[in-house]
Amino acid sequence: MKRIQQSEMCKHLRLYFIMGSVNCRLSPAVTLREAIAGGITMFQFREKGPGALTGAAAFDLGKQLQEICRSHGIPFIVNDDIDLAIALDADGVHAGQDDEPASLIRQRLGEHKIIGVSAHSLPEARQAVSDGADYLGVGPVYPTSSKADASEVRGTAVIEELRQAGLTIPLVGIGGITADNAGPVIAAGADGISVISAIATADNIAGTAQQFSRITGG
Ligand code: 3NM
Repeated sequence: MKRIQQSEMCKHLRLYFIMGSVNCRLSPAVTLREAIAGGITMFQFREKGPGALTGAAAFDLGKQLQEICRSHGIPFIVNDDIDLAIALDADGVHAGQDDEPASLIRQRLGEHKIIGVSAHSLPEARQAVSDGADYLGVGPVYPTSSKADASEVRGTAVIEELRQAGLTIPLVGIGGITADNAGPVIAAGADGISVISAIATADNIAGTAQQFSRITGG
């Protein structure tokens, strides 16, 4: 099987929901089902931070969430943990700057899996592109409390810089994005947005996802 095409990748990225058990107000399965009902286009299982599940419990939750994604045709991506992604036969992996380069991840996962990389600057983005990433996550755009070691907030400046430099790789903005501030992220050149808390902790999860999807064309 071949690498995912950029046009297909862009469609998946429109409203990219990320979460693990520690991010949810309701159960992870209910949260994900509601988010799917509201129109999310891709999902990342990110089981991280104090109180996160590990080992068999993380695998079991991943499997449960993957099955929900599968039954709705939503790509299921695993954050960082390549062994878990392989064990689950996930649709792809999202790697940070401290993880293995996309080229090595590709060797382990195969051509047809989706590989995303977090990039915070033009040099990091160029490196990820040459390593064979399928998409980039660029942030934090706004202040976030969902990532303890987040880099400096840069607004939409890095996204604009990457596009001005001629990078055509599909990308999402991430970090502190809400329905009120998502518009400028798309206007800056992002193909979509990545969201944890604004959806996972919303009073009305489906309604909030729907608001986002109106903005991003999801
Ligand atoms: N990565 P929320 S910011 C997982 O800048 C993650 O690379 C970031 O969560 C980066 O939508 C972030 O709750 C947290 O702000 C996003």
